[in-house]
Amino acid sequence: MKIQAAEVFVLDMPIIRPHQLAMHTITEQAIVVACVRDTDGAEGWAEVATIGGASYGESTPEAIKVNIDRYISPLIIGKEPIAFGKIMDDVARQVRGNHFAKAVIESAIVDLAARQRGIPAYELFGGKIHDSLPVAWTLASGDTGKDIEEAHEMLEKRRHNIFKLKIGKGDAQKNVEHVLAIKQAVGDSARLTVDVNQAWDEDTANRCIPALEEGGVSMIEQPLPAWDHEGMARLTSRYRVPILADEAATSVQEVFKIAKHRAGNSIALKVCKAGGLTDTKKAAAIAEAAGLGLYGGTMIESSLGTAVCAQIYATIPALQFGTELFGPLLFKDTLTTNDIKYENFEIVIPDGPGFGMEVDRDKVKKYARSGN
Ligand code: MUC
Ligand code: MG
Repeated sequence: MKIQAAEVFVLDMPIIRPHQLAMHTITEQAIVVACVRDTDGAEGWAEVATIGGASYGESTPEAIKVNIDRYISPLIIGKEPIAFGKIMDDVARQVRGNHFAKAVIESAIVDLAARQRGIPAYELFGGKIHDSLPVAWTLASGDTGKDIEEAHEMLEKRRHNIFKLKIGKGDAQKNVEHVLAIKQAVGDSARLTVDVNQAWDEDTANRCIPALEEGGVSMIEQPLPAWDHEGMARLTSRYRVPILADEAATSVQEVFKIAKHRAGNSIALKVCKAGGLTDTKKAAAIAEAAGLGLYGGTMIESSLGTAVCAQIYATIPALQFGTELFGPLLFKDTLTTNDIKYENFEIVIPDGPGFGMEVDRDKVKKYARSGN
């Protein structure tokens, strides 16, 4: 059955507490949801999330919707969903960049193709290797006491024993003290990583990393601006602690450059950054071939987008740093009638059909911006 229609919605979803990054504090999360429908009325759904409008990355929710409606949808109508490889190759020839828009459309088409066959989407990517994957939680309330309380609560519930701290905002030295206080509070019961979100220069990095390394932090994410490959390469060779490229790893080609210049010794995968599921697999293959560690990243998607990421990450042999697919746990509400399961510090990979999530259209309507 061929694709007959595509709809795109921009939604603002409430979250349980403010989530502070270097460039923006999230108080409600903007997501983009796409639905493709075939001539029989079957639907495929997918989601990408964005952070802080244009402050985190170039793809804004508004631009994603407009570019799909105007430039991408006309290229997919009338096509067979199972030919998603050819469809996205055709799209790539006519639409430059726009990775988030391509990611949500490819994922929705894959959901539909898998549902038409009654199989999980991961079966279209070689099948799943993992039934569940480790999942980190980001402590980003902006308050040391609250973060420590949150960490203890997560450990008690056996929900998370890996914590990522957002330390790109404010005084670097105070942030290091904040990390060390949390590390001291959780001891060996948890692994701690930090995400600087590009906020340091090399000097600041050289002042802060030794103390973090000494204090037992197990990974430093994007300490320098995305463009600073040379600085990232120097940090990577200078320190034992793994240096992870996130904002720098925005495409298959950028992952290759990072690997070539050793501008980081590990990579955060994100389906939205790569421009889709197919290219996420390519990025992972390049990293694997170059001996880079892999992390299953998030842009803080709700249950639908988290299922998309979880299913593709489950097909990748080794994710040395686990995942951070905690998004649904930060949202106050859900768009799906079923939930993602978390148990024993891991996210359980949802099973099909499609990405295994059932969308509630009334919820989509409830949170969609007017004019959608
Ligand atoms: C990022 O930079 O990794 C992922 C988790 C989180 O707290 O923020 C995001 C974005
Ligand atoms: Mg990051």
